[in-house]
Amino acid sequence: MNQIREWKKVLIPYEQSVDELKIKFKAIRKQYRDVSEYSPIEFVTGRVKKISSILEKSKRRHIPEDKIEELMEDIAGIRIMCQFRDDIYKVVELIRARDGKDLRIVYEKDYISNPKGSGYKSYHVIIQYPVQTALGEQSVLAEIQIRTLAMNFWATIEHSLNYKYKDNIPENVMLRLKKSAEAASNLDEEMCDIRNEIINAQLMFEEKSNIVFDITNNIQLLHIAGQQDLAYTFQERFDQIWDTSSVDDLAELLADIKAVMPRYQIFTETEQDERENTR
Ligand code: 0O2
Ligand code: 0O2
Repeated sequence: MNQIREWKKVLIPYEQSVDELKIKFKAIRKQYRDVSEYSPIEFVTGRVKKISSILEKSKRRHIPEDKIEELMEDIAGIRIMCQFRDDIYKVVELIRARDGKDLRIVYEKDYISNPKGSGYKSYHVIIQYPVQTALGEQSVLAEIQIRTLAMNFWATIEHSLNYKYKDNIPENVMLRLKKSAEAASNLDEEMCDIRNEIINAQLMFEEKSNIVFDITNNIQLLHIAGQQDLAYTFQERFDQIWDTSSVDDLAELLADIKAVMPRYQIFTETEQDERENTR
Protein backbone atom coordinates (compact mmCIF):
# COMPACT_ATOMS: atom_id res chain seq x y z
CA MET A 1 0.00 0.00 0.00
CA ASN A 2 2.83 2.37 1.00
CA GLN A 3 4.69 1.44 -2.18
CA ILE A 4 1.66 2.41 -4.29
CA ARG A 5 1.41 5.75 -2.46
CA GLU A 6 5.14 6.38 -3.05
CA TRP A 7 4.80 5.55 -6.74
CA LYS A 8 1.81 7.86 -7.14
CA LYS A 9 4.07 10.68 -5.89
CA VAL A 10 6.89 9.67 -8.23
CA LEU A 11 4.50 9.73 -11.19
CA ILE A 12 3.34 13.35 -10.66
CA PRO A 13 5.99 14.96 -12.94
CA TYR A 14 5.39 12.21 -15.52
CA GLU A 15 1.68 13.03 -15.58
CA GLN A 16 2.43 16.71 -15.98
CA SER A 17 4.90 15.96 -18.80
CA VAL A 18 2.36 13.91 -20.72
CA ASP A 19 -0.32 16.60 -20.29
CA GLU A 20 2.04 19.39 -21.41
CA LEU A 21 3.49 17.47 -24.37
CA LYS A 22 0.01 16.48 -25.57
CA ILE A 23 -1.05 20.14 -25.49
CA LYS A 24 2.11 21.20 -27.37
CA PHE A 25 1.75 18.65 -30.18
CA LYS A 26 -1.99 19.20 -30.51
CA ALA A 27 -1.22 22.94 -30.78
CA ILE A 28 1.10 22.30 -33.74
CA ARG A 29 -1.73 20.45 -35.48
CA LYS A 30 -4.19 23.25 -34.73
CA GLN A 31 -1.79 25.94 -35.99
CA TYR A 32 -1.36 24.17 -39.34
CA ARG A 33 -5.13 23.84 -39.68
CA ASP A 34 -5.76 27.46 -38.64
CA VAL A 35 -3.74 28.65 -41.62
CA SER A 36 -5.43 26.01 -43.85
CA GLU A 37 -2.20 24.07 -44.30
CA TYR A 38 -1.83 20.31 -44.26
CA SER A 39 -0.76 19.08 -40.82
CA PRO A 40 1.80 16.26 -40.63
CA ILE A 41 0.19 15.41 -37.27
CA GLU A 42 -3.17 13.62 -37.57
CA PHE A 43 -3.78 13.05 -33.87
CA VAL A 44 -1.94 12.75 -30.58
CA THR A 45 -2.42 10.47 -27.60
CA GLY A 46 -0.47 10.05 -24.42
CA ARG A 47 -0.36 8.01 -21.26
CA VAL A 48 1.61 7.44 -18.09
CA LYS A 49 2.53 3.77 -17.69
CA LYS A 50 0.47 1.98 -15.03
CA ILE A 51 2.35 1.23 -11.79
CA SER A 52 1.76 -2.52 -12.27
CA SER A 53 3.27 -2.30 -15.81
CA ILE A 54 6.28 -0.32 -14.52
CA LEU A 55 6.99 -2.94 -11.87
CA GLU A 56 6.42 -5.83 -14.28
CA LYS A 57 8.77 -4.28 -16.89
CA SER A 58 11.44 -3.56 -14.27
CA LYS A 59 11.32 -7.21 -13.18
CA ARG A 60 11.47 -8.47 -16.78
CA ARG A 61 14.37 -6.14 -17.61
CA HIS A 62 16.15 -6.73 -14.25
CA ILE A 63 16.07 -3.01 -13.42
CA PRO A 64 16.56 -2.36 -9.68
CA GLU A 65 13.74 -0.25 -8.23
CA ASP A 66 16.00 2.70 -7.46
CA LYS A 67 17.15 2.77 -11.11
CA ILE A 68 13.69 2.65 -12.74
CA GLU A 69 13.38 6.39 -13.33
CA GLU A 70 16.87 6.54 -14.81
CA LEU A 71 16.58 3.48 -17.04
CA MET A 72 12.91 3.15 -18.00
CA GLU A 73 12.38 5.52 -20.87
CA ASP A 74 8.70 5.11 -21.53
CA ILE A 75 7.01 5.82 -18.18
CA ALA A 76 5.77 8.96 -19.92
CA GLY A 77 4.65 8.13 -23.46
CA ILE A 78 3.38 10.32 -26.27
CA ARG A 79 2.12 8.85 -29.52
CA ILE A 80 1.86 10.97 -32.65
CA MET A 81 -0.11 9.56 -35.54
CA CYS A 82 0.49 10.71 -39.13
CA GLN A 83 -1.43 10.06 -42.35
CA PHE A 84 1.63 9.39 -44.49
CA ARG A 85 5.09 7.91 -43.89
CA ASP A 86 6.78 11.11 -45.16
CA ASP A 87 4.96 13.04 -42.42
CA ILE A 88 6.81 11.04 -39.74
CA TYR A 89 10.13 12.59 -40.76
CA LYS A 90 8.56 16.08 -40.80
CA VAL A 91 7.41 15.51 -37.21
CA VAL A 92 10.89 14.27 -36.25
CA GLU A 93 12.30 17.49 -37.74
CA LEU A 94 9.81 19.55 -35.70
CA ILE A 95 11.01 17.78 -32.55
CA ARG A 96 14.70 18.17 -33.48
CA ALA A 97 14.11 21.91 -33.98
CA ARG A 98 13.10 22.11 -30.30
CA ASP A 99 16.17 20.22 -29.05
CA GLY A 100 17.84 22.35 -26.38
CA LYS A 101 14.78 24.59 -26.08
CA ASP A 102 11.79 23.10 -24.24
CA LEU A 103 13.13 19.53 -24.44
CA ARG A 104 16.38 17.65 -24.94
CA ILE A 105 16.70 14.70 -27.30
CA VAL A 106 18.50 11.81 -25.62
CA TYR A 107 18.46 9.50 -28.66
CA GLU A 108 16.32 8.22 -31.51
CA LYS A 109 15.26 4.70 -32.53
CA ASP A 110 14.25 4.21 -36.15
CA TYR A 111 12.09 1.08 -36.24
CA ILE A 112 10.91 2.12 -39.72
CA SER A 113 14.25 1.56 -41.44
CA ASN A 114 14.96 -1.27 -38.97
CA PRO A 115 11.64 -2.93 -38.03
CA LYS A 116 11.60 -5.15 -34.93
CA GLY A 117 11.50 -8.95 -35.32
CA SER A 118 7.75 -8.86 -34.64
CA GLY A 119 7.22 -6.59 -37.67
CA TYR A 120 6.75 -3.51 -35.46
CA LYS A 121 7.39 -0.18 -37.19
CA SER A 122 7.49 3.23 -35.58
CA TYR A 123 9.95 6.07 -35.00
CA HIS A 124 10.87 6.62 -31.35
CA VAL A 125 12.45 9.75 -29.93
CA ILE A 126 13.55 9.58 -26.31
CA ILE A 127 13.60 12.97 -24.67
CA GLN A 128 14.45 14.55 -21.36
CA TYR A 129 11.62 16.91 -20.45
CA PRO A 130 11.74 19.47 -17.61
CA VAL A 131 8.54 20.32 -15.72
CA GLN A 132 7.89 22.91 -13.04
CA THR A 133 6.16 21.25 -10.09
CA ALA A 134 5.20 22.32 -6.57
CA LEU A 135 8.54 20.77 -5.52
CA GLY A 136 10.56 22.75 -8.07
CA GLU A 137 11.88 21.76 -11.48
CA GLN A 138 12.00 18.05 -12.22
CA SER A 139 13.29 16.48 -15.40
CA VAL A 140 11.87 13.19 -16.62
CA LEU A 141 12.47 10.84 -19.52
CA ALA A 142 9.67 10.51 -22.06
CA GLU A 143 9.23 8.42 -25.19
CA ILE A 144 7.62 9.94 -28.28
CA GLN A 145 6.41 7.31 -30.75
CA ILE A 146 5.69 8.61 -34.24
CA ARG A 147 3.85 6.33 -36.66
CA THR A 148 1.37 6.23 -39.53
CA LEU A 149 -2.27 5.27 -39.04
CA ALA A 150 -1.51 1.88 -40.65
CA MET A 151 1.48 1.26 -38.32
CA ASN A 152 -0.74 2.23 -35.38
CA PHE A 153 -3.54 -0.08 -36.51
CA TRP A 154 -1.11 -3.00 -36.67
CA ALA A 155 0.69 -2.19 -33.37
CA THR A 156 -2.56 -1.73 -31.44
CA ILE A 157 -3.92 -5.11 -32.49
CA GLU A 158 -0.60 -6.93 -32.06
CA HIS A 159 -0.18 -5.40 -28.62
CA SER A 160 -3.65 -6.45 -27.48
CA LEU A 161 -3.15 -9.98 -28.84
CA ASN A 162 0.15 -10.25 -26.99
CA TYR A 163 -1.58 -9.01 -23.84
CA LYS A 164 -4.46 -11.46 -24.28
CA TYR A 165 -2.23 -14.44 -24.96
CA LYS A 166 0.40 -13.36 -22.39
CA ASP A 167 3.21 -13.37 -24.97
CA ASN A 168 2.38 -16.96 -25.96
CA ILE A 169 1.13 -16.31 -29.46
CA PRO A 170 1.42 -19.52 -31.53
CA GLU A 171 4.21 -19.56 -34.13
CA ASN A 172 1.85 -19.60 -37.14
CA VAL A 173 -0.12 -16.60 -35.79
CA MET A 174 3.15 -14.70 -35.26
CA LEU A 175 4.04 -15.40 -38.86
CA ARG A 176 0.66 -14.10 -40.04
CA LEU A 177 1.09 -10.98 -37.89
CA LYS A 178 4.46 -10.39 -39.50
CA LYS A 179 2.90 -10.76 -42.95
CA SER A 180 0.14 -8.33 -42.01
CA ALA A 181 2.83 -5.84 -40.89
CA GLU A 182 4.23 -6.09 -44.42
CA ALA A 183 0.72 -5.53 -45.83
CA ALA A 184 0.37 -2.41 -43.66
CA SER A 185 3.74 -1.21 -44.90
CA ASN A 186 2.72 -1.78 -48.55
CA LEU A 187 -0.47 0.18 -47.87
CA ASP A 188 1.60 3.08 -46.51
CA GLU A 189 3.82 3.02 -49.58
CA GLU A 190 0.84 2.92 -51.96
CA MET A 191 -0.86 5.81 -50.13
CA CYS A 192 2.35 7.88 -50.33
CA ASP A 193 2.60 7.17 -54.08
CA ILE A 194 -1.06 8.09 -54.65
CA ARG A 195 -0.61 11.34 -52.74
CA ASN A 196 2.52 12.27 -54.69
CA GLU A 197 0.73 11.52 -57.97
CA ILE A 198 -2.17 13.78 -56.96
CA ILE A 199 0.24 16.56 -55.93
CA ASN A 200 2.10 16.27 -59.29
CA ALA A 201 -1.18 16.28 -61.24
CA GLN A 202 -2.25 19.41 -59.34
CA LEU A 203 1.06 21.14 -60.08
CA MET A 204 0.80 20.19 -63.74
CA PHE A 205 -2.79 21.53 -63.86
CA GLU A 206 -1.69 24.84 -62.28
CA GLU A 207 1.21 25.18 -64.72
CA LYS A 208 -1.07 24.48 -67.69
CA SER A 209 -3.66 27.01 -66.44
CA ASN A 210 -0.97 29.70 -66.10
CA ILE A 211 0.36 29.11 -69.61
CA VAL A 212 -3.17 29.13 -71.10
CA PHE A 213 -3.85 32.42 -69.27
CA ASP A 214 -0.64 33.96 -70.69
CA ILE A 215 -1.41 32.79 -74.24
CA THR A 216 -4.95 34.22 -74.27
CA ASN A 217 -3.75 37.43 -72.62
CA ASN A 218 -1.05 37.93 -75.25
CA ILE A 219 -3.41 37.15 -78.15
CA GLN A 220 -5.78 39.79 -76.79
CA LEU A 221 -2.91 42.30 -76.66
CA LEU A 222 -2.12 41.57 -80.32
CA HIS A 223 -5.77 42.33 -81.17
CA ILE A 224 -5.66 45.59 -79.21
CA ALA A 225 -2.44 46.60 -81.00
CA GLY A 226 -4.17 46.05 -84.35
CA GLN A 227 -2.16 42.93 -85.28
CA GLN A 228 -5.31 40.97 -86.20
CA ASP A 229 -3.63 38.58 -88.68
CA LEU A 230 -1.02 37.49 -86.18
CA ALA A 231 -3.65 37.23 -83.44
CA TYR A 232 -5.83 34.94 -85.62
CA THR A 233 -2.84 32.77 -86.61
CA PHE A 234 -1.90 32.18 -82.97
CA GLN A 235 -5.57 31.75 -81.95
CA GLU A 236 -5.93 29.03 -84.59
CA ARG A 237 -2.83 27.19 -83.32
CA PHE A 238 -4.12 27.54 -79.77
CA ASP A 239 -7.61 26.21 -80.69
CA GLN A 240 -6.02 23.15 -82.25
CA ILE A 241 -3.87 22.20 -79.25
CA TRP A 242 -5.21 23.63 -75.97
CA ASP A 243 -7.51 20.76 -75.05
CA THR A 244 -5.37 17.77 -75.95
CA SER A 245 -1.77 18.93 -75.98
CA SER A 246 0.97 18.67 -73.40
CA VAL A 247 2.31 21.52 -71.27
CA ASP A 248 5.42 21.50 -73.52
CA ASP A 249 3.38 22.19 -76.69
CA LEU A 250 1.53 25.05 -75.00
CA ALA A 251 4.80 26.46 -73.65
CA GLU A 252 6.23 26.34 -77.19
CA LEU A 253 3.26 28.31 -78.54
CA LEU A 254 3.60 30.86 -75.74
CA ALA A 255 7.32 31.25 -76.54
CA ASP A 256 6.50 31.83 -80.24
CA ILE A 257 3.93 34.49 -79.35
CA LYS A 258 6.31 36.19 -76.93
CA ALA A 259 9.03 36.25 -79.57
CA VAL A 260 6.95 38.45 -81.91
CA MET A 261 5.48 40.82 -79.31
CA PRO A 262 8.51 43.17 -78.86
CA ARG A 263 8.66 43.59 -82.65
CA TYR A 264 5.37 45.52 -82.36
CA GLN A 265 6.27 47.13 -79.03
CA ILE A 266 3.55 45.12 -77.25
CA PHE A 267 4.15 44.27 -73.60
CA THR A 268 2.08 42.66 -70.87
CA GLU A 269 1.47 44.65 -67.68
CA THR A 270 4.21 42.73 -65.83
CA GLU A 271 6.69 43.27 -68.65
CA GLN A 272 5.76 46.95 -68.73
CA ASP A 273 6.47 47.23 -64.98
CA GLU A 274 9.80 45.42 -65.36
CA ARG A 275 10.85 47.78 -68.19
CA GLU A 276 9.96 50.81 -66.09
CA ASN A 277 11.88 49.49 -63.08
CA THR A 278 15.04 48.91 -65.12
CA ARG A 279 14.94 52.44 -66.60
P1 0O2 B 1 -9.76 16.00 -31.08
O1 0O2 B 1 -8.75 16.79 -31.79
O2 0O2 B 1 -11.01 16.77 -30.79
O3 0O2 B 1 -10.06 14.68 -31.71
P2 0O2 B 1 -7.51 13.06 -22.45
O4 0O2 B 1 -7.11 14.43 -22.96
O5 0O2 B 1 -6.48 12.40 -21.60
O6 0O2 B 1 -8.90 13.03 -21.87
P3 0O2 B 1 -6.72 11.74 -24.79
O7 0O2 B 1 -5.49 11.04 -24.35
O8 0O2 B 1 -6.53 12.91 -25.70
O9 0O2 B 1 -7.66 12.17 -23.66
O10 0O2 B 1 -7.75 10.71 -25.35
P4 0O2 B 1 -7.62 9.43 -26.22
O11 0O2 B 1 -8.91 8.68 -26.03
O12 0O2 B 1 -6.35 8.71 -25.97
O13 0O2 B 1 -7.66 10.01 -27.68
C1 0O2 B 1 -6.73 10.99 -28.05
C2 0O2 B 1 -7.24 11.79 -29.19
O14 0O2 B 1 -7.03 11.04 -30.36
C3 0O2 B 1 -8.71 12.13 -29.12
O15 0O2 B 1 -8.83 13.44 -29.60
C4 0O2 B 1 -9.33 11.18 -30.12
O16 0O2 B 1 -10.47 11.74 -30.75
C5 0O2 B 1 -8.22 11.02 -31.13
N1 0O2 B 1 -8.29 9.76 -31.87
C6 0O2 B 1 -8.29 8.50 -31.39
N2 0O2 B 1 -8.34 7.63 -32.41
C7 0O2 B 1 -8.37 8.37 -33.55
C8 0O2 B 1 -8.39 8.02 -34.94
O17 0O2 B 1 -8.39 6.85 -35.32
N3 0O2 B 1 -8.39 9.07 -35.81
C9 0O2 B 1 -8.35 10.36 -35.42
N4 0O2 B 1 -8.34 11.33 -36.34
N5 0O2 B 1 -8.34 10.71 -34.12
C10 0O2 B 1 -8.35 9.72 -33.20
P5 0O2 B 1 -9.17 14.63 -28.66
O18 0O2 B 1 -8.07 14.77 -27.66
O19 0O2 B 1 -10.52 14.45 -28.11
O20 0O2 B 1 -9.08 15.82 -29.67
P1 0O2 C 1 3.29 -0.20 -23.53
O1 0O2 C 1 3.04 0.95 -22.64
O2 0O2 C 1 2.51 -1.38 -23.15
O3 0O2 C 1 3.19 0.14 -24.97
P2 0O2 C 1 10.91 -3.57 -24.62
O4 0O2 C 1 9.48 -3.32 -24.19
O5 0O2 C 1 11.81 -3.95 -23.52
O6 0O2 C 1 10.98 -4.47 -25.83
P3 0O2 C 1 12.27 -1.00 -24.78
O7 0O2 C 1 13.69 -1.35 -24.84
O8 0O2 C 1 11.76 -0.32 -23.58
O9 0O2 C 1 11.36 -2.21 -25.21
O10 0O2 C 1 11.99 -0.06 -25.95
P4 0O2 C 1 11.35 -0.30 -27.35
O11 0O2 C 1 11.72 -1.61 -27.92
O12 0O2 C 1 11.68 0.89 -28.13
O13 0O2 C 1 9.79 -0.37 -27.03
C1 0O2 C 1 9.11 0.56 -26.29
C2 0O2 C 1 7.66 0.60 -26.71
O14 0O2 C 1 7.55 0.48 -28.13
C3 0O2 C 1 6.82 -0.53 -26.19
O15 0O2 C 1 6.37 -0.23 -24.92
C4 0O2 C 1 5.66 -0.54 -27.17
O16 0O2 C 1 4.77 0.53 -26.93
C5 0O2 C 1 6.38 -0.28 -28.45
N1 0O2 C 1 6.79 -1.55 -29.06
C6 0O2 C 1 8.04 -2.02 -29.18
N2 0O2 C 1 8.04 -3.21 -29.81
C7 0O2 C 1 6.77 -3.50 -30.10
C8 0O2 C 1 6.12 -4.61 -30.77
O17 0O2 C 1 6.75 -5.56 -31.22
N3 0O2 C 1 4.76 -4.56 -30.88
C9 0O2 C 1 4.04 -3.50 -30.40
N4 0O2 C 1 2.72 -3.54 -30.57
N5 0O2 C 1 4.61 -2.45 -29.76
C10 0O2 C 1 5.95 -2.45 -29.61
P5 0O2 C 1 5.89 -1.33 -23.90
O18 0O2 C 1 6.92 -1.51 -22.87
O19 0O2 C 1 5.40 -2.52 -24.60
O20 0O2 C 1 4.78 -0.56 -23.18
